[in-house]
Amino acid sequence: MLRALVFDVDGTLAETERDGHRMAFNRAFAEAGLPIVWDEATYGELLRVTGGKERIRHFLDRCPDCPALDEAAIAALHRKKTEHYTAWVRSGAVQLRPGVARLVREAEAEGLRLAVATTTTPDNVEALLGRAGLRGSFHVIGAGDIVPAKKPAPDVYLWVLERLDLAPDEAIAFEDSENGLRAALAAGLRTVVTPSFYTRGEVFDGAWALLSDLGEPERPATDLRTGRPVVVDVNWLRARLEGE
Ligand code: XBP
Ligand code: MG
Repeated sequence: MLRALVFDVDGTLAETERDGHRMAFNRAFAEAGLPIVWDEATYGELLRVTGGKERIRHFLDRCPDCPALDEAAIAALHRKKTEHYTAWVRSGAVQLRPGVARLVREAEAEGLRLAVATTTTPDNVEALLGRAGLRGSFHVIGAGDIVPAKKPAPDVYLWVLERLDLAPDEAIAFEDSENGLRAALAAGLRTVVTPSFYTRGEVFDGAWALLSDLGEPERPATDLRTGRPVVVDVNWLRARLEGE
């Protein structure tokens, strides 16, 4: 029985990384007088480290020319980054990916519960859902440091399932990355993967469905395994569950 949909945020709800998070990190570095600029390709590699503070730490540990920063300095730098990122979201610079708002509204109307499971900072989630007018549709938000072990650890998904009081087979996860897929699978969730700008070359073995996006009736997505057109709605999810 399908009772809930659980969404990742960055890359899944919207393309937030290249022009949003990356630029916000770079602005925070520049303001702090740090000689660090993450170009598009470098940032793509750094995305393997989930969590912004963890990403900065990982980079500094491998940068002999960078100043040593303690955890408090990294946290302060990251707070500035979050300010820049949320301002970017609130400016309306980013749109939700195809089908996201439609599916969320439909699922809500059908009585499904909606949740977020992400490594991103809670303020970022509030900004994105608020801007999209969808904040009230979500019952549970699992974000940022709510669990110490970030994706690919399953912890944030397990935390969300506990709050929803649901078993893994009563929910479906939506992800865009291999790290996210691994986290959701390890929590026992069927997972729909819609690869994003930075994750298109990743491996998505074990995904329940692998789609270009969620699709809109007037512009269906493509099932990346069969090449067939698809529009993900609650009926499509239920039919696929019944067809297992
Ligand atoms: C995305 C991330 C995040 C963002 C930055 O993972 O790894 O760390 O890049 O967010 P997911 P913060 O798609 O699983 O949310 O700087 O707020 O940590
Ligand atoms: Mg993601």
